[in-house]
Amino acid sequence: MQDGRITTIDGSNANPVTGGYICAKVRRFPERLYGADRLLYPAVRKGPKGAASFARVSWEEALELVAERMLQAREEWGGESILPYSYGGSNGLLTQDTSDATLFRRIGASRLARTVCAAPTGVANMALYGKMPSVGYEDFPEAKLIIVWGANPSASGIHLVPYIRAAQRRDARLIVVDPRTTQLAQKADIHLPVRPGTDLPVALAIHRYLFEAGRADSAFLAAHTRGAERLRERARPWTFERAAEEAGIDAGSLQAVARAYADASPALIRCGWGQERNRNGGNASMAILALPAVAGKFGVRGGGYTMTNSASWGITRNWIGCEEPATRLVNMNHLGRMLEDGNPPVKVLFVYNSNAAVTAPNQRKVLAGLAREDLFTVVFDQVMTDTARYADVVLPATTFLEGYEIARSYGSISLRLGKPVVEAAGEARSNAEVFGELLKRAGLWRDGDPAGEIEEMLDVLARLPEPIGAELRDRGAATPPYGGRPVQFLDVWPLTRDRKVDLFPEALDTTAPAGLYGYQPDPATPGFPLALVTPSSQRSISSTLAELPGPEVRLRMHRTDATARGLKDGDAVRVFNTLGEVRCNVAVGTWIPPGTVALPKGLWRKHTANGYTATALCPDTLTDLGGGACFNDARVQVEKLRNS
Ligand SMILES: Nc1nc2c(c(=O)[nH]1)N[C@H]1C(S)=C(S)[C@@H](COP(=O)(O)OP(=O)(O)OC[C@H]3O[C@@H](n4cnc5c(=O)[nH]c(N)nc54)[C@H](O)[C@@H]3O)O[C@H]1N2
Ligand SMILES: Nc1nc2c(c(=O)[nH]1)N[C@H]1C(S)=C(S)[C@@H](COP(=O)(O)OP(=O)(O)OC[C@H]3O[C@@H](n4cnc5c(=O)[nH]c(N)nc54)[C@H](O)[C@@H]3O)O[C@H]1N2
Ligand SMILES: [Mo]
Repeated sequence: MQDGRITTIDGSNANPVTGGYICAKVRRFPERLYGADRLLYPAVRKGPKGAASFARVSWEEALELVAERMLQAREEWGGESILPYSYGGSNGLLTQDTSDATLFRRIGASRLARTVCAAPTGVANMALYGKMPSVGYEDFPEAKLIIVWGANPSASGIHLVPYIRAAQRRDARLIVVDPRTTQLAQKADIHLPVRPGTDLPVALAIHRYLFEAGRADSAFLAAHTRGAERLRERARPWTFERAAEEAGIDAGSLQAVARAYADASPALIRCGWGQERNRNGGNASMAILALPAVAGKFGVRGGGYTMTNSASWGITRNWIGCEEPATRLVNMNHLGRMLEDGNPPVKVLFVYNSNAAVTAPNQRKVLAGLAREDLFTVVFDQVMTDTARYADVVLPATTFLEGYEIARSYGSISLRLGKPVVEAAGEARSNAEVFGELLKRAGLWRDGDPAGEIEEMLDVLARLPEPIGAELRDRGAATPPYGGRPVQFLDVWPLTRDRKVDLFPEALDTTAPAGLYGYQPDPATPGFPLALVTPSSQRSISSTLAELPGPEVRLRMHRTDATARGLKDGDAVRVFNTLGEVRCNVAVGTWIPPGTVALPKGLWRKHTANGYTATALCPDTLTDLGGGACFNDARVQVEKLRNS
């Protein structure tokens, strides 16, 4: 700090997991705080939509206008013509599903299904285990075998990496299942470079082996699970050879993985999100998460599975000041479609905690919707995002450094109360203040509603399960249950009704298009032979912080695919399909298998030559379970740009 301004940010030693270091992105947060893109004042549009041309107004005027337009839309078209669109923002408990939810519920707005991320894994984890708490980072070194499946912690959660390395130093074997040769894949004992969307057959082949070779834990299955026979039946067709052929991998390597997993104890699966973002994503996640039950890997420290661990705290958002109304439920992956032909039409779009213009699938359709003259768009954000450029009213938000936040970490088991360390920049306000004000101006305020950020924080603290609230209040951090190191099936149990693992949740058999554990093969798209994956990268958190100058954007491609197209490293290319086109340069190498290409997610429109980003190529189809996004189902062609 210097003169009330933040100069540097680093990891605190108070938490051993983040002990003294943070990632390079967040280290640059002061540049976002004080940068040219920071929103400092409320403003209204004065130029064409998308041009980011605004005139400053007072908070009074801005809030009055927003409340008036929402009430007007409700009057003329019904409450469902108002669509709140939001996702994680800063991923805290205070800035999401608090007074915002109260406002939109009371006004009778459309409801939003928050499906852009983790919907299929969420359904899988809930159906099998009722979202049982999972293994903490500190127990990774206890494992003798770690499978990192569809996750790239070197980019998406760096604090896990030292624990995996520690396990390896203690002779643990590491297996990585990922189409790309990630940093961890390079250090793995076995890497399965599966074709995107083929994890289901791969996992089922391992199940088949466990059952057929007598390696399933029949005592555990009998005591703690339901549905094992039906899973066995669905796995039966998937021999190693057949699954390997479907996934484009070596059958011998797959067999080696199955054997190693059956042999090792403790064995741990770190399941990520890469495998969920395609048409088979829900069932793939189910099959992966079912492995430790069938192989009997629970009940020992360092064994079992792990995901975000947000369930460890048993928090339900019991503080929202209104029951959910039975209004229209809009799948957020269908934002573009909804703006195009929603019935009733969307007349007011209120975007906060999200940068939909670059993060929602089918970007061309989303941008066309945002450009609609008869749509009134409010964007409440910290910086002038690509979405804010289309707003009719922009509202400036505070960052986690300027306000209170209650945050669970995304992986390790920790929960903390964040306090403001600097004054808000310009006239930026917190979500609590803004939604509270809107409740008042829309005439929806009720006695007892928390007024402002501090009251909202105290209200949430008071409603958290004890002793979490008191601990956060008293010392800013909560004590993790089981010392942050719960052992599954010793300390924590499935939160299903009978505390058993449901290996074949019948209800899902009828909702999945190909049935439970049913595989939908790649519908080959003539003319677009390459699978495009768009995972997280080191330059941003989704699109947050990507505005800062970073390395040039490159499409990653295997040498064979490049040669076939007459491309060499650095050439300017167009990546295209029927949905859209992205122009950028190509990076040619071997960290991706032939037939697959990669672009990072979260880019801003300024990063590519034609102003479209990866989501322009991503279909707005839905996953088999949970209505999730199919980002990695994009199929594309790549061509050299003629004038390059
Ligand atoms: N730096 C950074 N960190 C982040 C984020 C970020 O944007 N940037 N985002 C945060 C959020 S919101 C999330 S959800 C998490 C996501 O974090 P991760 O779980 O790591 O998810 P992704 O980055 O989507 O993809 C992970 C890996 O899956 C691979 N993959 C792609 N398709 C498939 C497939 O079909 N099968 C398999 N097995 N692998 C596949 C990709 O190549 C990639 O290496 O990260 C969080 N952390
Ligand atoms: N192509 C492709 N696209 C993807 C993915 C992919 O794998 N491939 N992954 C998807 C995933 S996993 C996710 S989670 C989504 C995330 O997509 P988004 O939810 O759109 O995430 P961000 O782009 O980080 O945008 C969050 C915005 O919230 C703002 N914000 C932060 N804190 C606050 C606050 O307290 N108040 C307000 N009002 N605003 C705040 C930030 O400034 C930022 O602009 O992206 C998805 N998009
Ligand atoms: Mo996400």
